[in-house]
Amino acid sequence: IPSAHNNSELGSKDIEGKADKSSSSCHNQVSLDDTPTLAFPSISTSDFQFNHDKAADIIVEKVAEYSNKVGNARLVLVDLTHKSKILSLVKSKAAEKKIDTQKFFTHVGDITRLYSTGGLRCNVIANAANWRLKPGGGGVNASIFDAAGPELESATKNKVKTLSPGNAVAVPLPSSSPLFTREGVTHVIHVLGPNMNPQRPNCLNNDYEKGCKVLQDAYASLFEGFASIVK
Ligand code: AR6
Repeated sequence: IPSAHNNSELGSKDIEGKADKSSSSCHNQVSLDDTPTLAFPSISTSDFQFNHDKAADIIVEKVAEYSNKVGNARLVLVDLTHKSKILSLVKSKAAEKKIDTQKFFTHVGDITRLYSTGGLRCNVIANAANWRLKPGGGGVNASIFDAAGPELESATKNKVKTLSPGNAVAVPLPSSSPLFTREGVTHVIHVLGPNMNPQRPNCLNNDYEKGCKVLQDAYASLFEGFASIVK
């Protein structure tokens, strides 16, 4: 089992310890009783073209607000590459604000392969969704629906049909989904962020007063959804 050490910043010792312990006691079976962890992508900053600096401020502000409300659980911001601008911005802003590194850190990796490839256990992952909660469309949404199999699409449909900007919905993942069996993910929380891309529905036309409010609401709704899963 690879260690998460190289890809996680802050709190990496902690992850390594957890990954080692659980892998030795559970063989190939994914243990679900580790420290509850939410992995989330940066909502709205790629396809939805939201300003990175403003988004980073909001992520750090909301993490600071919620990290104490989720008990011993951890929040992890994930992106695909070490060159990620949003990860560097968030890392430095989180350090400035002295956010507890046991409770919040950043990680480079594919959110659908955090345990199998990165050795990082996350029982809940967030998705930057579209308003119809449909698979495909590129970005992290396409990757998560692909990796989860048809189980995620039907579980999502059974729960809710559409999402409005600033909201999140937590969907329990059927245990037959490959994301559950391979990665130990029990829930996917779909989040719809503000959209600044004129080619996508509900474009806010650069209205950052509204956009920032919607992004704050989106993270609040995500972290509340996670808190209610872990409590
Ligand atoms: N693992 C981790 N992070 C990822 C992955 C991955 N597999 N794939 C992308 N990211 P985006 P948005 C990062 O565009 O801006 C979709 O088509 C990416 O680098 O997925 O909220 C939906 O259907 C970026 O940091 O989401 C919506 O229509 C972050 O995930 C629309 O895009 C979010 O990028 C939502 O746009």
